[in-house]
Amino acid sequence: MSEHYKQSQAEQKLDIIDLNDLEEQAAKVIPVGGFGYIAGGSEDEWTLRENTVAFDRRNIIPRVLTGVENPSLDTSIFGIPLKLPIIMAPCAAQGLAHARGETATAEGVAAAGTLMAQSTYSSASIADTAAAAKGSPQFFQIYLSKDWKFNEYLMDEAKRAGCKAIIATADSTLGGYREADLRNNFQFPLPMANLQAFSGGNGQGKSISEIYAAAAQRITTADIRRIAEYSGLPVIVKGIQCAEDAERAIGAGASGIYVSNHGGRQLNGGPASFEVLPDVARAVNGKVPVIFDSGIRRGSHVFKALACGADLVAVGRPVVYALALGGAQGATSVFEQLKKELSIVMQLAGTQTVSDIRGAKLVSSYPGEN
Ligand code: LAC
Repeated sequence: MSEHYKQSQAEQKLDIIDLNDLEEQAAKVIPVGGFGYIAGGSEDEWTLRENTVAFDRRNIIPRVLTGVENPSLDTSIFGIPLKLPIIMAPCAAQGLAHARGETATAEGVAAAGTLMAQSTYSSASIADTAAAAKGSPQFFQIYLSKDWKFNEYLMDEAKRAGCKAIIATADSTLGGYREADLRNNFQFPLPMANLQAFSGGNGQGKSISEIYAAAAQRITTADIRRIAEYSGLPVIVKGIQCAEDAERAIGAGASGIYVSNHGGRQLNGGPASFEVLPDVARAVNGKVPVIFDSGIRRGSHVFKALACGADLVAVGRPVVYALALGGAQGATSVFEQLKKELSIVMQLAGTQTVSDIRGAKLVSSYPGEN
């Protein structure tokens, strides 16, 4: 299959007006199977659509006479300074979108002054991706294997490459029912570099369900503790969607909570990620940082997520689309666009800094409800 899979080689800045336009443009560049895998959600994609629609249910109050000028987007996580509160979400197999895969993304994300989260199922290796970021911060997202020797190998590689935290994805003990992949009979046409050392194969020629089946199904709080103890790095548990699970993760030693429904790719019929964020943030109560993803397409969405308790947000699909359309520079363009939009919203909402956004109050867009 790989010899027939045509990878983009594009390298250009993108003139983005609206991040939502990227999907249609990328569909013309990414081969159909790869595009379906990236864009698709599970079942009829209700949760995927809800992720973005949900932002319309809460409104930002415009503020005046505040003296705000040139809002600052600077922030940090675990003492790592970032130029904006928006990071790259861990996304698998970016070679599907571009010949340079994650190495181009890492370069583009670094140029935007922010942080890249690498996926276990990357097309490029942890070391090559980190090298392309030239010292810019990286986190490593682990999909636990049943084989702890392999988990340890991945964590060793991540530490060697200078990754500053481990994101443990807990919501993917199997794959959601993804109809685009079934219709396209999608199997990964390219190997996953980090799996080369895995006895279960490097992913090439396999479906995502087969890859998940080769990973761990039975994941518990004890695994979080084990990752924290082995790696010595902060562990961020990804896929948290209720207060109780956030508390259990923190009780097991998590140093960060990552609110996400996996971009609507796992449990269809669940609420939008944005809907569950306030409850989770209340339970976390500032004990550890909260990262949020699923559905962000606008600067106003970033603002709303931060106002509801997120410390950082992550974007995935828009960056992968931009990667196909413009390589590293394309990836940078997405962050620049979100930065531009967020700066406008911050000014008009009277917030000078990222911590001011956290203090902003949103109101329900339904009359009588607040
Ligand atoms: C996915 C995984 C690999 O959603 O993150 O396909």
